[in-house]
Parts: sequence; structure tokens; C-alpha cells
Amino acid sequence: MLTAIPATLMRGGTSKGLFFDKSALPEDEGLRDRVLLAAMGSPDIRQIDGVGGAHPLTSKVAVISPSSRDGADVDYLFLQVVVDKKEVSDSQNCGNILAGVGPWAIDHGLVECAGEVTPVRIHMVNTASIAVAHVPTPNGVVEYEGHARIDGVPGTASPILIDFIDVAGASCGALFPTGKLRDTIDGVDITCIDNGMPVVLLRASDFGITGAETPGELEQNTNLKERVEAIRLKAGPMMRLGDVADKTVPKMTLISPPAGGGIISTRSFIPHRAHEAIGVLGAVSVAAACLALGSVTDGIAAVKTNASGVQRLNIEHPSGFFTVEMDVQTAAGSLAIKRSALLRTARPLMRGEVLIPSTLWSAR
Ligand code: NQM
Repeated sequence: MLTAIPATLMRGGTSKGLFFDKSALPEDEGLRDRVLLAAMGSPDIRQIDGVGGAHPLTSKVAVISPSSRDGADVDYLFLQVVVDKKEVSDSQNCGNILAGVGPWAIDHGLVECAGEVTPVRIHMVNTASIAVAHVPTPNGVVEYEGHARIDGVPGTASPILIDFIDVAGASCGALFPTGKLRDTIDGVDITCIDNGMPVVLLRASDFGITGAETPGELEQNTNLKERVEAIRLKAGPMMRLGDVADKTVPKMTLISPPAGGGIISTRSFIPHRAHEAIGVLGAVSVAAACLALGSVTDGIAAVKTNASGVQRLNIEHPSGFFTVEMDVQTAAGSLAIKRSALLRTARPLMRGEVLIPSTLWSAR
């Protein structure tokens, strides 16, 4: 007999995944993870026996519940279901899937509409930080259709503005977790940063590439991938993340001078597949690195460093731009992030039940 569990398949930004009410999933985390692996069809590179899309960007899960924390409306736990391994990871947050959380919470009665735009305060459980999503609700219900466009998604949809308030150091304990703006690993200069996502920035030119390669070309470059992974494994403990061999962080972003009017060009490994665009909190972290004089972005990023105030920063990625608005304060060479804001869109694609084979409940 198959067990039916209510779920929504939703696009959040440039990612896609299953959204669950926490109470619909098993309380036991081991059992919950086995259910999620079965729902997505992992481990299998094609995820043929599940609803996952055979890529990390389409093998994601949001678990949502009324908030356990004062000052928040809902709790959002992000889980990455690894495509080709029997592994579900809570070691990272996801700002793209986050874009669907506010609308989902309103649709499911966890938050009441509050006029034209409903602010939903979201406690991001993975990093114990808060995001505020501004969800269009002009007629007392979520409006999904509209004219906002984000690169990496065809067509337009209704705009969801997201504010991040306290994400600096959310995973690693400090914005620059190694205590330095620049470190050297395997002879390569890097900047390790966590403004919501642990990211290692590396210059593309240090690997003999231009930084304009397509994600497909990067994935075929075995030598590049091996060198980047070797650096990642050494950077993880330096970033206070411990052994990252089985973790999805830190992300590895190759940078080069902007080519299309943005402030910097990026190609990101997340951490083993190449991103078709860039992650939300990944972009917020890269933007912060660009504002810090002394990071590896010096001489590459077209940006005013060490200037306080609000700046709009266009990060170039393989499918266009990601715009981040940042309010920063600088003093005596230090950088404090007061707020980061950005635009996303989201859309429910299917509502229903995922069906889980009964053999799973007894399997280990
Ligand atoms: O950085 C991919 C994505 C992400 C994460 C990844 C994300 C973020 O594009 O906030 O959105 O880096 O695993 O969904």
C-alpha cells in the first residue's frame, strides 16, 4: 500500500521543490529523510522513481510550520535531497525556495492577508535567521501572476521582495569566518565569506579559464573540478564548518571582471554541479565580498568599496543578472551589513499528495 502525504510542488526563484506542512511528515528525522528520498526518487541520477528533477536545483524541500520563535510568523526548514546519494542535508539554507514560503504559508492559512502586500516574517531554521517576504495579496489571496521578471526563469510573475536582516555569519559565526579577507590554499588566493551562505570566491584566471564558460563546459573540466574541490575541503574547516566532504557548503564561486554592465561575473559550483545562475544567498554573499576592500574581488569588481549606505549591485551569472540591494556601514576598514534585499518570483506548479511505498517504513 502506498502512503499519501499532502505536498505542493513549487517553483521558488530559479529552483523547484516539494513544500510540506511539518505535521504531515514523520517526526522521526531518519524516517522523515527516507520519506523525502523516496518522494524525490533518490539516490538515482535520473530520480526516475520520484518527482525530483535530477539536479540539485530541482531536488529541494521546504518544511513549514507555525513559528516557534517570537517575532516570526512561520518556521522554514530547508532540506537538500541529494540526487545520487542516500542523503538529505540541512547544512545549508536556500533563498530561492524561500521565495515560495510566504505564498505557501498564506495559501495554507498560516498567515492572514494584510492588504495589498502581506509581509511574512520567516524564521529560517537552518541558520536561525529572519527573512521578511513581501507577498502581493491585492484581492485577499496570493496573486501569483504579474509582470516581474527574474533571469533564469522564462516569462513573468508577481514580484516577491525579500529582506534579509541578520544573515551575516549565519552559518559560520562571522562574515569573514577565517578572520581574514583573503587566504591562500594550494597557492590560490581566496576569500571565504558568509553573508547568509558560506561561499569561497576564487579568481577564474587562477585556473586558466576566462570565467565566461557555460555551466556545461565547467562540468566537463575535470581538472578544474578536482582543484576546486581540493580547495573546498581545506576551506571548510577554516570556515568553522568542520569536515565538508559530505556537506553541500561552502559553495565555490569563480569570479572574473564584469562583461555585461554588472559589477562582477560569476560561475558557481554548488558545490559539485555548476549553477545555471547563482543562489540567492550565494549572490548576497558574493555582493558583500565585492564591497570589502582587500578581498579577492579587488581589481575585478566594478564597485565602490568601503562606502556606507545603500547600493544596488548587479551580479552577472550564466543566465543573466542577479540584483542585490545592500545597506552597509563601513568604519576603519570593517564592513557591517545592515540589510540585504532582492526580488524573486514563485509559483505553485501542482498541489496533491506524494505517494510513498510501504516497504520504506520498515527499511533502514
Ligand atoms: O544561495 C543553490 C539555489 C541555491 C541556493 C545552491 C540558494 C541560495 O539556487 O540562497 O538559493 O547553492 O545550492 O536554489
